[in-house]
Amino acid sequence: MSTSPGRRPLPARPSWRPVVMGVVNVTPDSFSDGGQWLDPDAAVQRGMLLLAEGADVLDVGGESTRPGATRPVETEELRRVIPVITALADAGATVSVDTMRTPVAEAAVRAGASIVNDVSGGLADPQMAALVAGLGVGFIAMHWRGHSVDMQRRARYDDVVRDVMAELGSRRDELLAAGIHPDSLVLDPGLGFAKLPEHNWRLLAHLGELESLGHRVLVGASRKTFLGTVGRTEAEGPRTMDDRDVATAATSVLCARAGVWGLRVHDVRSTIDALQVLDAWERAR
Ligand code: PMM
Repeated sequence: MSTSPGRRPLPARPSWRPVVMGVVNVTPDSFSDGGQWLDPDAAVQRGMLLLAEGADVLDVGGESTRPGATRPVETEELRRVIPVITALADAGATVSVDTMRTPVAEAAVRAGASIVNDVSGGLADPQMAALVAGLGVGFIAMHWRGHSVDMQRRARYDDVVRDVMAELGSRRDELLAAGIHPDSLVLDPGLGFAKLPEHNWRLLAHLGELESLGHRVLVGASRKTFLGTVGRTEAEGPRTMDDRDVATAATSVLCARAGVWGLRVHDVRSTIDALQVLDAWERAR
């Protein structure tokens, strides 16, 4: 892939597995790990552990996007993420910032981030696409239909695969028209965002169609509700958060087989272990 001067290339997919992006949520209320890494030192330590476990990228976010979440003010988001990004980038990590706000994205890139991961794909902040194009950093654009506070009301599709493809495809066109380089763009189906479990499963089972849009694809399935409830009766109830990493790792293998570029996971070790099994199996064929 060509690299124009000033552009920060996305990490290459290793030959045997997708890029693994380890999650560092610096929030009091994230879905699976809210409050655990709110202290900057704890967040940096968490990031360093994920790096040691094999993460290629650390995704640092200061806004929870769990269903029903309300947004922190911008100054609070900045206060949460910038010291953590500075420390992790100084330690040599490739860092993405999980944000929907241009001032946070800009400050994060200044602090050393080289990827902007925007769950709204640039829709929440109309300046985002131009900012990212100007900075020349990578951009992860997720399928999104509105803020988390009421997004599950928007989980209505005629055909979820066709509808998400169409909506992400037109978002892609707008992002490229704003000047984002095609090689800098990653598309993400947005599992759990205005999606019911059956929507997530259909999207996972048809990742090849998303890849046919011609861009890298990243999947964020880690610990989401549909992995908590799969195979469980109502009486048994969903798996606890800590108990969802096996289901996540199994999903990572399926996504890797479907050829995705990247996986966003909370527990890096179990996903890398599972990908090692897949690699050994692939090499023995
Ligand atoms: N999911 C969450 C947060 N950020 N980013 C991308 N690109 N894709 C996702 O699926 C995604 C994301 C919510 O997960 P968490 O709050 O449990 O970490």
